[in-house]
Amino acid sequence: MKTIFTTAALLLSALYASTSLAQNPLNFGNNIRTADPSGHVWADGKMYLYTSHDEECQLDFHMKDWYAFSSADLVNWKNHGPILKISDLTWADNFAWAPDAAYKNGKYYLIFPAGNGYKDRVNPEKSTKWMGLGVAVSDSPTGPFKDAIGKPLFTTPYANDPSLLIDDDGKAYLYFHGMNADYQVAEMADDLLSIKGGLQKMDMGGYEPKMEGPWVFKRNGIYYFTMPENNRSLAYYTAKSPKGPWKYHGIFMEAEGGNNHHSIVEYKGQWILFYHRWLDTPETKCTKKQRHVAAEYLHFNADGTIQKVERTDEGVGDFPETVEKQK
Ligand code: FUB
Repeated sequence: MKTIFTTAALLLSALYASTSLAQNPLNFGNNIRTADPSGHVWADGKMYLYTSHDEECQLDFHMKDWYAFSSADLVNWKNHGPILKISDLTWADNFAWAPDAAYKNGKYYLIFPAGNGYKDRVNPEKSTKWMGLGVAVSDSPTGPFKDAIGKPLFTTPYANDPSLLIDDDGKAYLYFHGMNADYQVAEMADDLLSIKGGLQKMDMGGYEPKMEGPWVFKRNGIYYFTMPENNRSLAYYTAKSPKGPWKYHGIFMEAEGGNNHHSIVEYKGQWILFYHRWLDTPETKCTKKQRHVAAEYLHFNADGTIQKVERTDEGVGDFPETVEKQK
């Protein structure tokens, strides 16, 4: 009998240990379906994630609002959303896709893609879908955000998936995915409410695969342009300037099914990759895989190159202990 109790206790503690560390997908509560995480650490020292929001069993990425979540330990998350809705906009009625955020001039900015029309997948020539990038502003990192210009930043080219880099000198650079217009950059005006000088095509060293969802960050004076190559595998380039010329270094996260969208940010001494996974949701009636935001540690080699990242169930579930250990 004693052996049975001991075995049961061991199994229970092993189960507890594995579930307490099992972090992926991130637990935002209420089974909310989120994708396209953009991570930022603001002055209060917390991590904020700005995400898009899939409706249950969503149809062709028809999406209606954006969310923010915050955490001090990457394990316990607070839901602040929705922080902006498509219905708040006068110029778009659909496609609340991957947002990014920035803090500048004492204000928080949400730069977001939205659009209208219809994508006809059977007869593409009949498609009327169009997307552009908007800017919303708030005094708080969690909104509510208000559309600051009442129109898109530009209407041509078709654009989505913005990534905003605020450099150490305060200059802001906008990267995005565009229809026949990838690998372009725009310098933003100081108030982030317009672009200045137009769009500039960057030198990508001769390698320009199909992509969406760029994310640009800076580490030790090196700029990293990261993106889902062919919309699936995460790959990266580096440069000495935010406008390139860029050098391609290859894939650091392999594809797993559907699209992937990510961000990379340093938090309490650790580099974290936020991304989304397509997972079964057997607890629902939805028979398709649905998107869920997840996180992994990301490590650099001494020369600044990025080590390969595997998808794990544990993710950053031991983040509090990892931070404690490095003290
Ligand atoms: O979530 C809608 C779209 O799917 C995003 O904008 C793309 O990056 C892809 O994740």
